[in-house]
Amino acid sequence: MADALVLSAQSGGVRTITLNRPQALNSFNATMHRQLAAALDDVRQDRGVRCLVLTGAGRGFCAGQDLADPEVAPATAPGAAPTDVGSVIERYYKPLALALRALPVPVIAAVNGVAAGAGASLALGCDLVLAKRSASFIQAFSKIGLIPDAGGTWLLPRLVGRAQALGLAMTGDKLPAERAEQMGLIWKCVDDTEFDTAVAELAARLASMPTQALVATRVVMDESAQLSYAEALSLEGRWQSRLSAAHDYLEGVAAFMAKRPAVFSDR
Ligand code: T3D
Repeated sequence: MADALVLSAQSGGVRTITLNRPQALNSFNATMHRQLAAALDDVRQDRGVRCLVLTGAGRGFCAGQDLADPEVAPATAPGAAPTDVGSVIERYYKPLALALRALPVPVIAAVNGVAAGAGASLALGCDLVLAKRSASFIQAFSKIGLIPDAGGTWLLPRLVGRAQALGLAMTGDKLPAERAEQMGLIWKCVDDTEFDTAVAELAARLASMPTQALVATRVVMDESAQLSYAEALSLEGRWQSRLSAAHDYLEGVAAFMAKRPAVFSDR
């Protein structure tokens, strides 16, 4: 049986997926890509999942592409065709980024340690990023002659603006989690000793909320970046029509009127 490079665990409505190659800071090889794709597909299909937490085993979150993987090793033999990193992006990182963004549940990146290269893009592609104070984000690409990928060039300027995005990407400097929070790159950084509790509380809270509305918020915010103000208002209206026909809207309003906690169940 293949090594379990991706672990999945369920607690209540919360699914936790753990990247599990700690000896290489959870960097991606093809097997880990395939196992993560399968784990995300299971989240998509399993209606018992209402929130996903993505984290890393050991002291790192994810160090991006495994640079020791023969599939991506630069060609050095005389006359050999150059390695095509773009095909690795198309085969693995693009489907991964799209699958993550299309999940029907809110997604938390629980950044337990360094997130570098595509590992940083993976975290930033999640809905909410919660990081340990000791964690850091590194746009490592420029140091090996590449550009931010796995969504990095799209995500970075949208999160922190062009000036900071270019600064981070061109220097490849290590960005401590605390600074990442101050810049608006991530949702929150919390003390290491409080990290596990903070992740569990946030995940349980999101899992108890109206899932469809949370996911629609992601979808509409992402789409509205391409729209005029008037178009964005119309898009909001179309989604409100859809959501207000669902059980969770009836339940939310009924609970408010009855002064009782709501029990949301749509997904
Ligand atoms: O083909 C393609 O390239 C496709 C493109 C993909 C997009 C990318 O992700 S490109 C960026 C790839 N990632 C990097 O360039 C990051 C490389 N890693 C680092 O710069 C450092 O490891 C960190 C700054 C992340 C952490 O530094 P530190 O000092 O805390 O740890 P370390 O000692 O460097 O690493 C610990 C071990 O993990 C070490 O192995 P060892 O010596 O104990 O056997 C190290 O080699 C290994 N490791 C860390 N990152 C990677 C890795 N092994 C393979 N690939 C890695 N990316």
